[in-house]
Amino acid sequence: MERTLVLIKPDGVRRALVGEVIARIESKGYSIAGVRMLNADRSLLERHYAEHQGKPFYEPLLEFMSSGPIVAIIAEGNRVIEGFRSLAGATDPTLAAPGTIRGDLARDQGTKVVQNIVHGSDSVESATREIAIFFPEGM
Ligand code: IDP
Ligand code: MG
Repeated sequence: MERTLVLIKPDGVRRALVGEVIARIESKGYSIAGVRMLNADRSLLERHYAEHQGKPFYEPLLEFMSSGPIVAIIAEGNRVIEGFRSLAGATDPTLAAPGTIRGDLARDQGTKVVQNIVHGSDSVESATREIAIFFPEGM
């Protein structure tokens, strides 16, 4: 069964959208195989966002992601990686379609890094790598 890593970012936790995000995952028909709330430290975030190192939003992204607690979720189901990306919507919340998490619940706040409520793995390789970072003891 396919698995993906979902993160509810600090903006989502601050705005009390944890239940809303989990409800959307479950309502779509995926299962929750693991949940963990944590304060992500820099070394963990450097590993998670290695592909973005050097980009202009990299430092603001790490700062934002360590600005408060996050919720890490393993969601499970056939084609869940693609399916959750579809539920999340486009990276830019201004352009994310209404009906998606980002389209319904986020907007551009004019910050250096776009605050868009959730992260979702983008491939089987990323999902495996990211789940191991956030659930090192397995789930
Ligand atoms: P994704 O989260 O939709 O997969 P990525 O390209 O992997 O998007 O970028 C990771 C995160 O970095 C995004 O979710 C967003 O918070 C931030 N980000 C990406 N591109 C930009 C940008 O061009 N400006 C500001 N922030 C960005
Ligand atoms: Mg990404």
